Amino acid sequence: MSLSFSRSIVAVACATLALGAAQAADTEPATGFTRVIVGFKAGTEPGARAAVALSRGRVARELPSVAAMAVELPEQALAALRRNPNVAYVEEDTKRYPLSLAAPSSAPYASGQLEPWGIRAVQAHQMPSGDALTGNRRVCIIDSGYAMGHEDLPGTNRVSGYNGNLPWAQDGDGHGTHVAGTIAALNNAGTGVVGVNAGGNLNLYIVRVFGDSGAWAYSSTLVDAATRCENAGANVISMSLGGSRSNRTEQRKFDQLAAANILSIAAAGNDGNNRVSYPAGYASVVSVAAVDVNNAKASFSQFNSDVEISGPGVGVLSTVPNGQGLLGSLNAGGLVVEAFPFEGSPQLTRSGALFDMGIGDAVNAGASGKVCLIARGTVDFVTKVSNCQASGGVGAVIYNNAPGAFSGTLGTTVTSIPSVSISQADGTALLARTGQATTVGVGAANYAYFDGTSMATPHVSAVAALVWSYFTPAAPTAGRTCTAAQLRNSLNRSARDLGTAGRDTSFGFGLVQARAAYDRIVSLGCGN
Ligand SMILES: [Ca+2]
Ligand SMILES: [Ca+2]
Repeated sequence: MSLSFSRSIVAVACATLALGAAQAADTEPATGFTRVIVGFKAGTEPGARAAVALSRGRVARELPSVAAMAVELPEQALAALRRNPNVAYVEEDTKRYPLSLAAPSSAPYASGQLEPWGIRAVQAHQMPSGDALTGNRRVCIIDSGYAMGHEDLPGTNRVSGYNGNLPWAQDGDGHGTHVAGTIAALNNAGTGVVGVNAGGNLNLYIVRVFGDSGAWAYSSTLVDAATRCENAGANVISMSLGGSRSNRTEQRKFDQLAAANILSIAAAGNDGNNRVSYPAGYASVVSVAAVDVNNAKASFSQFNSDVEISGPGVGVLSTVPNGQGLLGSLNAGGLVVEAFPFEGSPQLTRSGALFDMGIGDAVNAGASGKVCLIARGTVDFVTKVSNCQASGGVGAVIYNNAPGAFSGTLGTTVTSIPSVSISQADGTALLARTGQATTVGVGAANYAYFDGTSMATPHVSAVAALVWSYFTPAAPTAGRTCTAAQLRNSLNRSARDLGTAGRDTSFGFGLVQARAAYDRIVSLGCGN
């Protein structure tokens, strides 16, 4: 009890003094205690504080902008506190969770700059002046922090933040850094990926609420974080997080932000059912569903009448803290190919001439010292890789026998050469390069593939900032300017309709489209 209380009190003091010292992540109340948010009425704050003190409760977080405070107090004191005339309401301090799936679909990134599929899907590259104007916008990311110093992310000239829980410029979890990369990974030849706003112009503000693993945060922490975004001048707040129960303090905060011309965007949730997640579920917050590369609803994406718009959320390649990803790499005679490591492959990089080993169903002395190029089918992956290895091959590349990419496993068999999978199209391209010097590898990387409505959300947040940047008082393209509410309408009305005609519970208005929104605003005005 004393530990969590003292940490919380330290945090409040630091916030007041703006010292920026780190606190721990949110923690459970002590046994016998409960965590609630207490709202007070105009003029009754002293009485409400006295009631909390009388109940042996301690203030864990101040929320002055919504006339409330988060409190930890003995469970048996709750009933009396609810009845106190100085108290407007008492509600559970509900938990909010990051909304990527527990096991990211770890797969590859080769050594050239790759364009994640979602970038083109949201029309990020079709804007008339790219993201050159986004220096007039600021996106606030509430998440697990930001890997400052990452080779493919903007630095301190564009990014600042607040140590809500733990230092904002670090990210032991990777979730927040992945979200940030989708919004703003840099267009820098030969390095990593690109984000929706890749020019390094967009301003980011990072508020860290999650710890390094298994994270959650209280709704009061989220209210405080959103207030930090507001105070930092954010135009868009991106929240790849949520929980299953609503919270009136939170709702009040997001209603305030909407009135203050700030667009709040949150994940619809990953439980694959029709429940509503919060904060996405508040009317003042945009709820984002996830689609895959074929524009099908992601199986995990929650569906309900609150779902408003969709973004790419399956197999999303983005930045993670250095070395935290595991990817394949493949370079055949200078051709860089997207390669996915087989589960069970050793982390090695090997080079040799490229050798066509057919379907790899037998040992072939011709493969000795070479990289085996093998077609999928007939025999299992581990047999193909083992035959390459037994032939003296230095690495194995298995290409698909149907359109698209795939990933596979070697099961429990231990192999000593790196092995990766590639798409059928890339296999065809490589068959024309047999004999050329080829390097294949599996290893730690600064990029990873994640799935989740957490990944869909930053696509929408980034497009919102990108489109909005064209229609501000500083840059009123075609004389048009947008409020947050107008922009929200324009994004919805220009979305690419998916599924059943019109708005539906799986996709909302459809897949967010940057250029279509821009064109619509130019021709019809914002919000129409
Ligand atoms: Ca890049
Ligand atoms: Ca539809």
